[in-house]
Amino acid sequence: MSINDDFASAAVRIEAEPYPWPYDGSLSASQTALVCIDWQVDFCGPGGYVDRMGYDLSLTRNGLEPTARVLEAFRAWGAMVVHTREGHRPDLSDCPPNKLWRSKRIGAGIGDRGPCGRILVRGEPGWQIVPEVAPLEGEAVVDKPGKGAFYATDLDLLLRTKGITHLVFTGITTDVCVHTTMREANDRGYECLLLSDCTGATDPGNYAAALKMVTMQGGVFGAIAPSANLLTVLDELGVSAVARR
Ligand code: C5J
Repeated sequence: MSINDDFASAAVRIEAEPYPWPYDGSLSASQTALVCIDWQVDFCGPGGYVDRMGYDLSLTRNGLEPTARVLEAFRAWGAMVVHTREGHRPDLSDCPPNKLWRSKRIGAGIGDRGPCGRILVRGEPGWQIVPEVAPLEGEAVVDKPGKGAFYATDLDLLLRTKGITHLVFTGITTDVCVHTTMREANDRGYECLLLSDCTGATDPGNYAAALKMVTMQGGVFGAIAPSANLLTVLDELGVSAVARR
């Protein structure tokens, strides 16, 4: 029997690029987690870090509404939800000097005071997740000092302890923290899907390139799909009635 025959029974797959996701047709609430990356005021709110750097906030905010719909569907499905936040200790002892230097050079120094409190510092208003996709009590929230959510965090331990093998990504920014985390996850053997309308970058060209990079070499980091394709499949699994209430 071939590997494909093994996966043929009761296979569930989402229409995605460059292959119907997941590769093994095994889509279950017990093995799949939704990872919502850095939906913080600092990355998509007025007065935050990205705003202070002068980028167009609509580019990073674009994915908020579809992400809120997917979040509701995952909660209705009973699957694990993980939120991440990029930020540093108030004394910046976990902020590498070159990261600090670069942020100051572009006029949005990590730790500097702004309209949303100290930029990218844990506990400050700018570091909070925006209300549209805020975590519910009991959902995992992972605080990370870097771009990747696996670096210097317990994310891998949380996922493996729950038996999670498949990850669905939303978040900002596509080309930085989302991509870094997806690459880290792929290297660790997780089967990854990035929802193309649930993510955004500060540069439209980078957004498009980041999505394309996922799909090269037959899906080198996983697959991409619009959230509607995922919601259609969850619908077929009986989830949507609750999700679209
Ligand atoms: C950045 C992120 N862009 N969340 N962080 O510095 O992508």
